Amino acid sequence: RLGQSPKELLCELKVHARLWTLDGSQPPFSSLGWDQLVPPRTLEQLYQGQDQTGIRTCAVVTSAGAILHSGLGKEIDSHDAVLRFNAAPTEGFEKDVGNKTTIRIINSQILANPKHQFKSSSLYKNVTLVAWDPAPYIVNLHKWYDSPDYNLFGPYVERRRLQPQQPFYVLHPSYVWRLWDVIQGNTQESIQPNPPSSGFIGILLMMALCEQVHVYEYIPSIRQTDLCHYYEHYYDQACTLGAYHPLLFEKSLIQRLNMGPKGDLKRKGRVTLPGLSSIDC
Ligand code: NCC
Repeated sequence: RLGQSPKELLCELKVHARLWTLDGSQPPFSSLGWDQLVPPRTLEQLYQGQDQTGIRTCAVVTSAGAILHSGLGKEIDSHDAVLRFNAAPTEGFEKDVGNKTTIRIINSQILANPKHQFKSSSLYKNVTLVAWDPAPYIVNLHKWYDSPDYNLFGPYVERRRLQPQQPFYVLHPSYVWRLWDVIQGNTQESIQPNPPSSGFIGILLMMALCEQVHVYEYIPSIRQTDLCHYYEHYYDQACTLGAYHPLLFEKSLIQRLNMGPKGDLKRKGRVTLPGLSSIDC
């Protein structure tokens, strides 16, 4: 299995890692009225055209410091949809990261930690939001609901009530672990039993919604740096290489799937991936 071709690996992702958000059909969410609380259309339905095709071109912009001085802003904004992470801003960094945001993936710290001002910050307005929280591997939704890593449920419910028009989803914790399973299944070593990073989750999410995905500065370019994020003065190489998240293993899996030229990787930190809908398994 470790010798899988890119095509086989893509099929494994397509079959075993189908996009899965909470839909309110499972307890305890079913008895809490979540079927009426979650958006009426699934994420896939939201972005599927009438011809049943997804979004044509998508960009995933990681928060790595190496994107500074890339001048990639215009290129990033030329995609039909752009995915960004957590509290990563565009304001003041447009030249390097662009200013279009279609979807933002946020971990539960963003919802729970007052420092992020989830309720008032413009970062979380006028975009589709997708939140997640790391549940234990053996997923028990009751236990997770009672003690999430960071409490995202209260803020989620409140936001849905106040802004019902904003598409806002919570990933099913089993989806996150199915992604982990694919990483472990394709890695020789035993990887740490922690969920993949928001970066990996976001890449797979866009592969489910888009026909083609460009990922920026996930695999570091020649600008690789210890600067953790492009938007703050904090240096730690673990941001790029991993500590809690199995980043190195996630990244080598994505690199194996790269269909773009090597030069793009070096100069732009850009990986080109196919959408999963185009893969015939
Ligand atoms: O740092 P973070 O991620 O928000 O970055 C988003 C994704 O970009 C990729 N990345 C980032 C920096 C870097 N030098 N190289 C990279 O490849 C990663 O794929 C990363 O997932 C997260 O995954 O949710 C994470 O969130 C932060 C933090 O919670 C948020 O930024 C909110 O402040 C985590 N840091 C801490 O908890 C201290 C980080 O471990 C992972």
